[in-house]
Amino acid sequence: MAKRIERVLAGEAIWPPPAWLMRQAGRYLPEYRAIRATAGDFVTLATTPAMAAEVTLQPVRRYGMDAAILFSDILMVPWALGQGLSFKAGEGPVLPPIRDAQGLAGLDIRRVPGAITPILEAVRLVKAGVGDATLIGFAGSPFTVACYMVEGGGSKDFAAVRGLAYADPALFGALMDLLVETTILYLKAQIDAGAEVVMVFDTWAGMLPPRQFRMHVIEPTRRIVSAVKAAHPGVRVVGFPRMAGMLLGEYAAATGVDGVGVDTAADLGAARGLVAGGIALQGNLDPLLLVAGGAAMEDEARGLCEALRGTPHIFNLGHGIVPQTSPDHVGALLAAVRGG
Ligand code: 1CP
Repeated sequence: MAKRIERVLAGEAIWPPPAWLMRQAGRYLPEYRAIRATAGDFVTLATTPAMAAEVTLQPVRRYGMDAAILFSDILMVPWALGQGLSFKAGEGPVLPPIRDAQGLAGLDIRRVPGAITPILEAVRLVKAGVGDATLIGFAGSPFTVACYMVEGGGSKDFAAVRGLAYADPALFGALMDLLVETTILYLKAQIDAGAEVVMVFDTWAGMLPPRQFRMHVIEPTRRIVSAVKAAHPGVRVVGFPRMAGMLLGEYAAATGVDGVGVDTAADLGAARGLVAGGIALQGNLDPLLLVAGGAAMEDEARGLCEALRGTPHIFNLGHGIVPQTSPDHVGALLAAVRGG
């Protein structure tokens, strides 16, 4: 019998819907902070298999989440390619920006299989302890990963990468091709190590105008989904083109994903109208309503589930949990979704 999330990704409606939360492992959990303190920096935590596996399983144990999402980061792909990566406390990721052919030449896909070995070992350890929950592997989309690689870190508008895509399409295209190939290799390796579902996070997809969205979001994602499914026909893929708006339906149909993550700004009923009925929707409670908690949060969560009742739905947030979230609110949210 397939696990609940895989059944929904095969097109089945389950009531109440299975649930997990983006960034469910993280700083809001005291047991995460305890391990984080002993690990030192984020990259060490993500590349020490026993610790990465432990923090992956913490929210599954505490809340009975329907999925364990591998504790790692989308920026482990540039890290594996040889771009330096560090996480500054309170500031997020820092990378030496790639803006020219010389920067691109410093990246090497041949480094990747060796570099990801400890991450794959973490996947194996999680698989051994995951029980009835679905083990979700993931990668960032080529576009969203390129945003950080070109910018050199986070940004309000990622003007550098969008500018590069217009000004030097050959260089940007070569970077995107490298990221497509690396992402295929990385996701297939996670599946070989035990990931049952894979998710492609495209946090910044919604910044692009429609033509660029098709070129830099839909087409690379389609290539990744088709290569992953050619190697692993039974594995389900979820795409999360955040803020895709009206292009959500086109993304779902053209990429071949089995499920789409719906961001906080989208109306779930309208999303259901855009996305073909056999494709699952995942989302989309506002993470800040989870911070607030209480009856308003519980009513909203129940309403989101009702809005998609009878159709394939995986309950989730519309974006990741924020660190100031109370662990008790997460428990109350799960109880509300499960009919409490
Ligand atoms: O010090 C710390 O503990 C670091 C904080 C942190 C954590 C817990 C970062 C740095 N990454 C993560 C884990 C992470 N990142 C997961 C783990 C699994 C989970 O529980 O969900 C996942 C799936 C991600 C994915 C990720 N990283 C995305 C895509 C999803 C999203 O939230 O939009 C993005 C954009 C990143 C980049 C990143 N990594 C970390 C930070 C603070 C950021 C955002 C940087 C920015 O844009 O300002």
